[in-house]
Amino acid sequence: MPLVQPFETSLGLKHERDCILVAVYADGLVGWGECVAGMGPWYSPETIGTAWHILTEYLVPAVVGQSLEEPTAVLHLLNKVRGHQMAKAAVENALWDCFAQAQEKPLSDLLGGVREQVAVGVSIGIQPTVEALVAKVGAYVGEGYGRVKIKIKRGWELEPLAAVREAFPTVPLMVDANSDFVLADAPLFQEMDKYNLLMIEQPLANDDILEHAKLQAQIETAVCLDESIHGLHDARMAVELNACRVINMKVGRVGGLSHALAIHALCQHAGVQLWCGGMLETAVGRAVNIHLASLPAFTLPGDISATDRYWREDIAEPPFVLNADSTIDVPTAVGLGIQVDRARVAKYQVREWTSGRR
Ligand code: OSB
Ligand code: MG
Repeated sequence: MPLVQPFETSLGLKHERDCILVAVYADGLVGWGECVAGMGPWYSPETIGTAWHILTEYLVPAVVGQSLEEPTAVLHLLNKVRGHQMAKAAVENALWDCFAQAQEKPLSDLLGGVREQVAVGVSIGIQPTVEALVAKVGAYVGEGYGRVKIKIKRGWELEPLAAVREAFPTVPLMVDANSDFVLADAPLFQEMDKYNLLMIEQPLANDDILEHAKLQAQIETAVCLDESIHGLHDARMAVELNACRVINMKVGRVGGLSHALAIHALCQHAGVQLWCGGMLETAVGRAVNIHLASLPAFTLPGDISATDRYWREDIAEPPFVLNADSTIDVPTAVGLGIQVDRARVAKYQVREWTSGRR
């Protein structure tokens, strides 16, 4: 699907988004899940191609025809496969949608959501110039986004940050490095302490926890981990080592909603701040994020922007819209609370694979 605007990070430039949608047919219901893997192995080792392989060869055959009392019961079937969290999440999340529909409840009710609206922000990619970045921040703040994240990379850090802070002295602001730096760059992050940032997201290596702990000890600003957290075990290590004060939850990165719930419970218990990250999802993935972000330990605004920030035409209705107070409403209809538009899916679809009976 073509993005409304190209999105550039330290990992590269994207003009469009490929995605895999999983539809689960059970008891006359259809549940939807989205696999958030990227086109290439840049953000994570998983890609759309590896996910297709793992889904069609292993995960779907393990699940089709099985009888499950509730979504978490699928874990022992999926766990035979090591890794491949994003592929697993697409299956498990589709089952949650089905289950919530069967219970005639919105997904957030089943997960333990406590909010009718979730606080949101916008993630702004690397821009051609500092002036363009300041203008873009201004446009999003003007639309009503109350929290701004800017992507940084080596050579695009202090200068754009200083300019944005000068132009918007009070806007809640943070940066995301997508692992472009090393511990020896600590002085650069100490410099950032003066900009009153909410956090610095994933400054160091994508698979690191230890050096993030060393960095956190040297700076006042909170470190947030994204790429480094693949499940409860990583989250526990990060918390116990004081590697971060904040965790970015991405349900795909941690392998599905059950794992997300376990990490949520840990953060609630340990007093670690949590927020819901984004992967430029379609409506299916965005709906899951919004239901999940309604849980109590999600104390900071998420990277969950309105539909029109990503797509001219999404694959489901209704679109997600930004409220004046920088929130998005949690859907109240059953399941994900959206209607997938099959004609729109067909318009963008390049491949389809079916297993079992519908
Ligand atoms: O690091 O948070 C990230 C998008 C794709 C891959 C990684 C990241 C992102 C974002 C976009 O920051 C967040 C969004 O969906 O709005
Ligand atoms: Mg990130």
